[in-house]
Amino acid sequence: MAQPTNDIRLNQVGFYPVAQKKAIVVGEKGAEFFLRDLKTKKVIFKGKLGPVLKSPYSGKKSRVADFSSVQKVGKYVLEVSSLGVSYPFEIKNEIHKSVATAAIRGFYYQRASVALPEKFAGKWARAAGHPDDKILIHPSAASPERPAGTVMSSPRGWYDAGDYNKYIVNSGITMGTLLSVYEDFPVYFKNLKTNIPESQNAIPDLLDEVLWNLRWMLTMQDPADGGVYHKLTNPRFDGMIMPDACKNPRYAVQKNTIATLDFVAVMAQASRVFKVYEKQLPGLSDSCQIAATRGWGWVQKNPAVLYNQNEMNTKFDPDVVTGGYEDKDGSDELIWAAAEMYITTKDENYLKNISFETDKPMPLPSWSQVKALAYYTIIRHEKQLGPVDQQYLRSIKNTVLNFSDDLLKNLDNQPYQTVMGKVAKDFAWGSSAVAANQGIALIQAYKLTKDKNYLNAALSNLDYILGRNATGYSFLTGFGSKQVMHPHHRPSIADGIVEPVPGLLSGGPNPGQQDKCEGYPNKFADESFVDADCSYASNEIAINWNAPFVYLAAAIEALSYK
Ligand SMILES: [Ca+2]
Ligand SMILES: [Ca+2]
Repeated sequence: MAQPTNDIRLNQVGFYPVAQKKAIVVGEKGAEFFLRDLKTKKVIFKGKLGPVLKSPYSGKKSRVADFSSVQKVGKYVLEVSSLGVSYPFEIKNEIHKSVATAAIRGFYYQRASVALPEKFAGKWARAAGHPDDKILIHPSAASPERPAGTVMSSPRGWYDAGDYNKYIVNSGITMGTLLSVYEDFPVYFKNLKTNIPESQNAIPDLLDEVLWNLRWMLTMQDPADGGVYHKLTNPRFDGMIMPDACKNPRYAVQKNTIATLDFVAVMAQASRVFKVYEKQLPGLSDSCQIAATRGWGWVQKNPAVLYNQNEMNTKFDPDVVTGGYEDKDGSDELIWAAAEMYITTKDENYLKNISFETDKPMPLPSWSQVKALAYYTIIRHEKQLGPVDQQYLRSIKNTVLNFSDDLLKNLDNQPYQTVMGKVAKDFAWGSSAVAANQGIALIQAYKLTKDKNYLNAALSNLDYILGRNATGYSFLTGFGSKQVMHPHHRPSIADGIVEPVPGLLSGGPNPGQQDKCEGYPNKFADESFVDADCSYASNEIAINWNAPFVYLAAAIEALSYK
């Protein structure tokens, strides 16, 4: 077989038999395409390439090869005579199960304070790092009960990203997204095993994974007053070394309003999710609810304490220069926390004096903007709402549907036929997660309406992430013929294994190119990606990017195109 061309862009993992199937052929050469069965070597389908489309960013031309009518299970390549053959791909049911499972396992590989034995981690087995059983209260976090330098224990949690620190704000959206995919598709997760140390217990593996970070988060609440520390961090980033080689002291840093609200939302949601596992996890659900209530109480007394790292560093030592996660607007975190508290406790007092802001367009979720998570939660639990909330509910549904309808507009004219990338701002830092979060919104719209256009559009973004994009890369490590090999991820850099840790979502194109790394092909928004470990701006990984990917891939599997 000839060397595959990178000019045929498609989901390099594959397709469901009855779903849409599209490849994008770069350039204007050729008119026809063929689908060849790799087993029989026979051409089983011929089609005509669609009209020429153009990237609004690069002006580059492309055409669509639509082979949706092919439903036969098998392994194939797509061929265009003048160009060559595509990467091989499969058509089969549950085509994204391995992808969804690997992305959940991506969190296992991020576990702090524990060794990853070969039985579960394969060749990426590693020693334990960052026990975090003796961390220090940073002067910014000092209180009468815990003066600066007090030692506390705060083990477990996931490493946040390519670095080894643990941040409450970014844990907020990450945990909310993972708990939400569980709440939306509990049956799917009931029997999904991810080969982790807890795979033999009676708790779904996704929730076991969530527990690893939940237990850490619980330690980040000041027991004296209910406020929550911003992060557990080194003063400076560790070098590109393995976790067990890291010996720097670590600190709990300044309590603040937004971190506490994120914590409240997560604990409230976790409380109701874990309630049915009271037998396996006695007291956990109650502990989460108590922690949430105490956090809420702290916020009532401290409604506007922001985290400003530079300002903090002028007042306290040591200076802390790791991820800031500085959010200036806590109004969305307040809405999210209130919604989770209300759904968990049924106490309408949590909604008092809070506007859901449904007169404004829904903002796409990100670490600093979590309002949509409140909408999703309200919709998910609509049956529990009292009559007084029906007007809220209607306007929230309309806001989510309006957002999703905008995503559907003009889809056929897009050069890659994906929702992702219609507007330049989609190519933000962590653009792969933009694609995944758009997919989540579309899944919500599909759940509300059962209109398949939403589901197909969500799938288009999964196709985008797995190869149908202007870079030609599959952005999930371990998957695809042209996969990301050099993510900005300390263990992947330092472990001496050729392949990066699998199941991690690379950030994706980001024309900001803030890392000034060498090797970016150009400045075009949809191509601003370099598979190099220096590229924290386009090729880092992060828990808040992996989580929406887990949601998208698992939801599409659960809703199964069968
Ligand atoms: Ca389990
Ligand atoms: Ca915010």
